[in-house]
Amino acid sequence: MNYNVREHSYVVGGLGVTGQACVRYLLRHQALVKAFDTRSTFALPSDLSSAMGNSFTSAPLTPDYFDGVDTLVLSPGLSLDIEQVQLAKQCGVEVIGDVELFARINGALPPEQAKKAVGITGSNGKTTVTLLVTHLLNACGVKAIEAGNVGRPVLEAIDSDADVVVMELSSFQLETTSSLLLEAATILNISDDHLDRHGTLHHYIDAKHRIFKHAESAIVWRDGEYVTPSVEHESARANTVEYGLGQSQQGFSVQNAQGSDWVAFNNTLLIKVNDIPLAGTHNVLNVMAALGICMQVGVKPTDAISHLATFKSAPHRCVEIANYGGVRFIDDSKATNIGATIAALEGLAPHTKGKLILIAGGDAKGADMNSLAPYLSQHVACVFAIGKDASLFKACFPNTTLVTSMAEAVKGASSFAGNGDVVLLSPACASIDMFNNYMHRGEVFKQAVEALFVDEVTS
Ligand code: UMA
Ligand code: ADP
Repeated sequence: MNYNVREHSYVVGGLGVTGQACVRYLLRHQALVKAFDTRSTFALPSDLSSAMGNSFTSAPLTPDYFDGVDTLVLSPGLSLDIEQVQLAKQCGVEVIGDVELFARINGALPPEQAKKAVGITGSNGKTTVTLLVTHLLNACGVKAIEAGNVGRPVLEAIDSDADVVVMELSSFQLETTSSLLLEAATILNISDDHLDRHGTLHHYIDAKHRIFKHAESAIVWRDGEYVTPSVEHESARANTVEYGLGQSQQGFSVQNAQGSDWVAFNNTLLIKVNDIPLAGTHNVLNVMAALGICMQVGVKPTDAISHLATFKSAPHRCVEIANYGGVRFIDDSKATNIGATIAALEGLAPHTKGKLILIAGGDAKGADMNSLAPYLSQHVACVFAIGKDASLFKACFPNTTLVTSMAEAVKGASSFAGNGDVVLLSPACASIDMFNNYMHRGEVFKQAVEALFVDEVTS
């Protein structure tokens, strides 16, 4: 494919992490670029304000703004429905995202310079699998870099010395991506998420399936719903590696041998399930998906598996942060949707001697909280609910106490907990109504737990 950024004139829409990376890349490669941000309070970082001069605006746009422009690179946090995008389209401007820009730039590079890419999407587990694949590839001698929704904009990966870009792709990023070539792609799982933006589950699934459009192969969870490439995605469908927790002679499976459950590939035993250093059944699936992806870039499962022990999982994902008086406090702040909270409850319940006390709530993003109700009834003694949609928990699980702060939730949960119990922060909601992000929410949880413990010790 022939593509040269100097032959285009760009508008970058939104100047968060993604927009800034796009502007920096385009300026560095002498392309014509201007940018807008819809936030009136937004201030450009100093390097960009000197480099861009008055080609940045946060004022309302008029049609002449798009004169001579052919491409709008839209940030993932901005919806395709906003008026600025509608105006761009009316002016004949093509709307793409930064991942599509990566695809075009990378696709035009000579083969020896072009990156290979693999793509990971799904409602839950994307970051875990992205980081795991990157770790396993590097440990096996393949230079890999993680990028995309995991935090590093993909255009920052293109000038790196890595051979493989391991991309975490959100539905927002996939919505504006159409020509991305992937050696391997996976939709890990689908559960209600981002319905406030996509409108229906159907639209959300459609966005996710765009990952298979130009994928050479697919890594597919055998028991997953909506995760298999459709007939229109021929290559991905024809080259599928399956995985799952049941027995199977083909692909990745769990097999009982020598008195233990093992992860196996095509009947070769790889690792005992109990030796996987990541807690929860969902992580057994994540490991299989990661091994499958590594295989598509030439790393054998038997080689990759020996490096699992050195993988450090990311914080705020079902991590024990304290144990006071036999009460375990677990930070799963990254559980921003129902699917992740269900995984935490099902993963923790079998290993909890006493009660499970849940702290949840925040912005439910339009999800139907009733689908969580059976899991709450089965596994949870009581819920302390915070945030904008706290009342949804009360409506589906009567033993819910509504509280107004994390400190109050931790205090309430701790007063109810004794030796052998677990206090779990697994909100099933986004954090933005009360916190800067999920990391901030996890930190505030930790501080509240520590403050309580210090109070108890000193009083
Ligand atoms: N915003 C405006 N006006 C603008 C620009 C942004 O109001 O003009 C708002 C957005 O609505 C959003 C916030 O600012 O609330 C950030 O949006 P953004 O598109 O500027 O985001 P970036 O800073 O570029 O970060 C994005 C991803 N964020 C989103 O998709 C919302 C980051 O994923 C990703 O790490 C980064 O690109 C690099 O690829 C974060 C995320 O929350 C972690 N992702 C969602 C998720 O995982 O559920 C999809
Ligand atoms: P994502 O990047 O998709 O948000 P993360 O790896 O950051 O995924 O994990 C987010 C949340 O989902 C955490 O609470 C984690 O424990 C949970 N989780 C991880 N993998 C899975 C999975 N395969 N199925 C369900 N939940 C999962």
